[in-house]
Amino acid sequence: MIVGDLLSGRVGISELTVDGQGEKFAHEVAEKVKEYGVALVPGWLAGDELAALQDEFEGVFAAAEGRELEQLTDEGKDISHHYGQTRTGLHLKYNHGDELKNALPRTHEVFTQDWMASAAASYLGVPCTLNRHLILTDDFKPDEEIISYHFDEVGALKFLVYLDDVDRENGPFQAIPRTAPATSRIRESEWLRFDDFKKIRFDVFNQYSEELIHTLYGQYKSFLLSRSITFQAPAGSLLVFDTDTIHRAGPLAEGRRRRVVRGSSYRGYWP
Ligand SMILES: O=C(O)CCC(=O)C(=O)O
Ligand SMILES: [Fe+2]
Repeated sequence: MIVGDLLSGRVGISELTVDGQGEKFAHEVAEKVKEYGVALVPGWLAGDELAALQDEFEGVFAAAEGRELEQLTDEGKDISHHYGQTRTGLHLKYNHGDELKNALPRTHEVFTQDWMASAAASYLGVPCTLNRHLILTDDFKPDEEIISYHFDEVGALKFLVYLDDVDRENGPFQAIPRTAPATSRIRESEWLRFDDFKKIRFDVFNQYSEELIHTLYGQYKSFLLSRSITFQAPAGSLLVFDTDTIHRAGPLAEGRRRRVVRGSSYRGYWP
């Protein structure tokens, strides 16, 4: 006999949504991420500020064109230091500080705001390093998914901004709420096995058994997957998430494009 139904305990997108105008905005974002692992602020940027980020994005990709592209590793990992190939497009990476400020001044301003520092400190503790690097991704080669469900090898808090309107067909960010605590155990045990970034098995649904997933998350794979939230939202929307929350970038249909800027924040001091 099954007690309860498939919907029991399910989290919906409204529970993950924070109002960008709220007085205690930073606090609310940190609290949502603590509880669910992910928070959405719809339409966080608009008007001139959004246009400035889009313009800077276009500018740096245009300037990089023709330069040598770093490739994915054999394990499909993206370890590019600056201008790299992804499975479905291109990426550019900038370290915090002057490198970022000189290349993308308005983007730098947006990703160093006081409220973000407060939210990061509240979530990660102090000292922490706010947006240690920013990655810009331009995805335009159609595929069933841009990145499969995974956790990041090094645990981080991420601030991710959509620069295009995102729907089900142009690479929506998708995440399974409340999975971070169990995933952090997998991530730690992977580091204990090999202590090698390239060997960390991050592809949760393909590299682990049904039994291991059930043991850690209390659900078999298909039921766990059915709890995934698809973040369809307008350009300028912000997602804040703990990278131990199982997540992916979803399907990219023919003729569609998705541009994103995301910053990675870490515990501790990382110059
Ligand atoms: O591009 C996305 O939607 C997700 C990217 C991702 O996996 C990450 O930032 O950790
Ligand atoms: Fe990730």
